[in-house]
Amino acid sequence: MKTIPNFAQLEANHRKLIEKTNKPLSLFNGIYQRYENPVVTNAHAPLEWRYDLNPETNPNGLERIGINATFNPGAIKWNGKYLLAVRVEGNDRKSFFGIAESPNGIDNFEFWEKPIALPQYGEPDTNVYDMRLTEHEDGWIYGIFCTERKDKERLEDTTAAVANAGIVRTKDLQNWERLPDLISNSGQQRNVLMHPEFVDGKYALYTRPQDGFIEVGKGGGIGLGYIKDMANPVLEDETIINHKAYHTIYEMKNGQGPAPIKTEEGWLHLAHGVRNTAGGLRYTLYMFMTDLNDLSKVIYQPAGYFMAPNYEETVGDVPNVLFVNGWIKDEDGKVFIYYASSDTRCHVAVSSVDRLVDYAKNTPKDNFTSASSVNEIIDLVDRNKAYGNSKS
Ligand code: M1P
Repeated sequence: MKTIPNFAQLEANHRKLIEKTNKPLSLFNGIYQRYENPVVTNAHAPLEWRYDLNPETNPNGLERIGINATFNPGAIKWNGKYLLAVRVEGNDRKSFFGIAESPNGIDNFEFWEKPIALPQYGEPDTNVYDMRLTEHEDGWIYGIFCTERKDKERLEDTTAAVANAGIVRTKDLQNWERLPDLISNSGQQRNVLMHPEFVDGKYALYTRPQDGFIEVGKGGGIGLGYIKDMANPVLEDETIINHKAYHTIYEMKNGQGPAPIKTEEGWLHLAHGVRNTAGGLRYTLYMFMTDLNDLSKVIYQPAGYFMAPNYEETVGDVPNVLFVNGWIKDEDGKVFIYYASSDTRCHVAVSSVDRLVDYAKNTPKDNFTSASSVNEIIDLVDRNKAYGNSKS
């Protein structure tokens, strides 16, 4: 069989990239371990998605469909494999989902043959992104993602859009059933996902109501609401459980990341917080824990960020952004955190339930003033006098 001129070389380079071993970075803060290479990049997209391999119709070996970025993956361990539902964005700015699979969670991520052909509900989605996967106790795996459509009330403004939560479910990650979009009291919703367990026989969803497409407006914060029947997903009793706050890393907006992890001491949450700066918005990740018996009650919340973009991660399509909507807890308590940098590429950081609970419980909380932050340091210095290289 003839192939297009440069395909053999492209194929060899692509294989080399996929099979590249990933190594932990030497820097370790005791909380999580970053890894050297991004786990999925646009270059991981299969050549078959991008090239017409027929030498008759593509004699010059041109790339026909460009992939711009791969980011914000949902994650799940399935049949012993680590799967990411990656947000793949084409050069045409349309996002879709592709499943990338790894045998170890750290490297060798390879996309399945075809991207997910998402069933439609009502008016077709213009754009879809940021799928959170939840293995629910009802036996389904739910994928909740953002569906974006043109704002019909503001046709003259070509940037005006409406965001809502689209909902699909599957039992095998191959066949997806689309359910109706979320029905809520808010004009717009983003960063919506499902809690893994029933609460009083109802589905519990984390939400992020917002007034506009970009601005959350007067409301915002991470919400929690309940749905009786996923076939008619009317959100009831939505309340904000984690608020934005002045002079914090979540001053402007925030959003829940993946479904929380159940631990003996509470539900462990990973989220993103956004603040504005002279250089634009800065997205960092933070953690909090909620009560095992009352999901609305935050029991621990360390001050500041858990993870912020390092120098390389600050660069990309939307600079200075870390975003997370996928993590996997392994049977031995190891936690693989799949985060994305600057709306461009996916990374992994590895931690454990013990370390994350220790972090959430024992990192000082925010007391909202410089003086109280100084007091925390002075208190630590005093407690350290009995240890190490005390100067007193
Ligand atoms: O560009 C940064 C992020 O912006 C949005 O997140 P949020 O709704 O919290 O502002 C999303 O579009 C997300 O995909 C993106 O990474």
